[in-house]
Amino acid sequence: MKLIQNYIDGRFVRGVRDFADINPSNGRIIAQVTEADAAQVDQAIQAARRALGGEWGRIGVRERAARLHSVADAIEKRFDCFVQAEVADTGKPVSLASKLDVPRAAANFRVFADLAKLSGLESFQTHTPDGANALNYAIRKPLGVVAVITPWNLPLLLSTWKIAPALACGNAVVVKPSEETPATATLLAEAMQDAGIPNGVYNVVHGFGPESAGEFLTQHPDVNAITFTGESRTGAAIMKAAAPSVKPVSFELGGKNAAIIFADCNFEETLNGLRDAVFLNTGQVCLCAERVYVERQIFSSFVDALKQKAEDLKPGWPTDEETDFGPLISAQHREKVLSYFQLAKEEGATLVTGGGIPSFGDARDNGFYVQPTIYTGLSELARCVKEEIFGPVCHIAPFDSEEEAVAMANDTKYGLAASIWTSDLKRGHRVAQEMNVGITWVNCWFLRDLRTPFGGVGLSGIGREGGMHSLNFYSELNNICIRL
Ligand code: NAD
Ligand code: 6OH
Repeated sequence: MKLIQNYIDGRFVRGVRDFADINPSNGRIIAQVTEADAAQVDQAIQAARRALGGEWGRIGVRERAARLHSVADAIEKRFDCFVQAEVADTGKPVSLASKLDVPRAAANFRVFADLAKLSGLESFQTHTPDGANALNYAIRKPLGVVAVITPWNLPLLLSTWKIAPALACGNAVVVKPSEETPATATLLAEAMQDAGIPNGVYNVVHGFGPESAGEFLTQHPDVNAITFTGESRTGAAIMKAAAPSVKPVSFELGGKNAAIIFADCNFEETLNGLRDAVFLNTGQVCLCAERVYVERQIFSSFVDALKQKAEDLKPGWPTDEETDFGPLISAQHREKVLSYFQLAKEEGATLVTGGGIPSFGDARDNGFYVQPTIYTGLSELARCVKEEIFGPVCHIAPFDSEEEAVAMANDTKYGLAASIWTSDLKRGHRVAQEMNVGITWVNCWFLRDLRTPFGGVGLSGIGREGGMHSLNFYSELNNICIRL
C-alpha cells in the first residue's frame, strides 16, 4: 500500500502513526498517510527557520522567481501524476482536475514569481517644517515561517495559491494539507526538489486539526504567520490559537453565496453559468451559489430549465473523461449534506429534483455520491437558506424588484461572492456595487484574474489575497526615512 509521507527539511519522513486515505468514488483505501506529531511539526518549523538563514535568504527576488518558474515547469512535467492524485483523493472528475486544478497550480507559481520580481517600492519625498527634504521608501521583508493550512475541495489549487506568493516574498512554509486530500502536497515536494528549492523552504506535515498537526502549527510560537482556507468556525479556533503570539492571519472561509437573475438576462448563458455555479465540483467550491434569486417573470421557466441541467449531469467514475459530476468528499460530509436534505423537507421546501443518493449497481454504491438537488418554497429564514451546506444543492426563490433581490442577497452573516445576471449593464454595475461581499461576478462566475483581490467579508474571511494583496500579506514593510 502506498504511503504518503511528511516532507521535512528536504527529506520524506514517516510520522508516528498512519491513517487511511479514502477514494470517495468507491470508499476504498488508496493509501496510508503518516501523521506528524508535535515533535515533527517542531522539526519542520525549525528547518524552515534555518532555511531562511541559508541560501534562500541570500538569493534575491530574481533568482527566487526563476526557481518558482521551475516549480511550475516541474508541475507541468508531472501533470498526469498530479491529475491522478487529485482525482483519486477528491473524487472530482478528471476533466475538471486537468482543466482547472493542476493548470492553476502552475499558474499560481508563475504569476506570483513575476509579480514579486516586477513590483516596485513605495517612496515619498517629504518636505520638513524647517525647509529640508527627506526621502521615505519602504522595503519588503519576508514574514519568516508561514503556516499554510488548506481544505479538501481544491487541494492543490488552494495550497499553491498561498505557497507561491509566500515563497515569492522569501518566506519558508510549513504546509498542513487536509487529512482527506494529502497526496498532492507530498507530490509537490518532488517538484520543489526538481526546481532547486533549498531544503527546509517547503515542508509538509500531515494530520488533523485539533490535537494534531493543524493545532501544533497554529499554537507554535515560532510560526510567524498563518494563512488558512476552510470553514468559518475553524478560522475562529485558529484565531484563538494565534492570539497569544499576535500572529498575522489571512482567512478565506465559508460562504452562502447568492446569484441574482433578472428577466432580461441571456437565458441560455445564465443557465449554463448557474449549472456551474451550483454544481461544479459537486457544489464543493466556496464560491458556489446556494441561494438563487430569479425575477418572477422567468421564475418557473428558469426553475424548469435548471432542473433539466441538473438531471443531465452524469454522476460517474471520476476517472472517466465523460463524467461531469463526482461524489462528495467523505461519508461524513455526505451525512452532513443529507441532513440538510432532511431539514429542507422539515422546513417545508418543495423538492424540484434530487434530494437523495443515486444508485449504480456497482462499487460506486460504496462511494459518497448524492444527486444534484434543487429546492424552492423555503422562507428566507429557513436554516437551509442561512447555513452553508457545501454540496450540489441550491434553493431558488422569486423576487419582484431589484431592491428586494439586493436585500435578500445581503441578508446573511457570510459575504464571499455574488453573481448577477442581466443584459442591462447599468443595472449590473448598480447591483454589483450594492453587494456586501468580497467578489462579485456579472454575467459570469469563478472567472479568475490572479491579480485581483480575493476574499470575503463577515464570516467569509479576513483580508484579501491575490496580486499585490498577497505580496502585502506575505511580507513586512520596513519604511526607511532619510533626512537629506
Ligand atoms: P475545515 O475548516 O474543516 O478544514 C480545513 C483545514 O483546517 C484542514 O487541513 C483541517 O485539518 C484543518 N483544521 C481543522 N481544525 C483545525 C484546528 N483547530 N487548528 C488547525 N487546523 C485545523 O474545512 P474543510 O471542511 O476542509 O473545507 C470546507 C470549508 O472550506 C467550507 O466551509 C468552504 O466554504 C471553505 N472554503 C473556503 C474557501 C475560500 O476561499 N473562502 C475556499 C475553499 C473552501
Ligand atoms: C474555493 O473553494 C475556491 C477558491 C478559489 C480561489 O482561492 C482562487 O484563487 O481561485
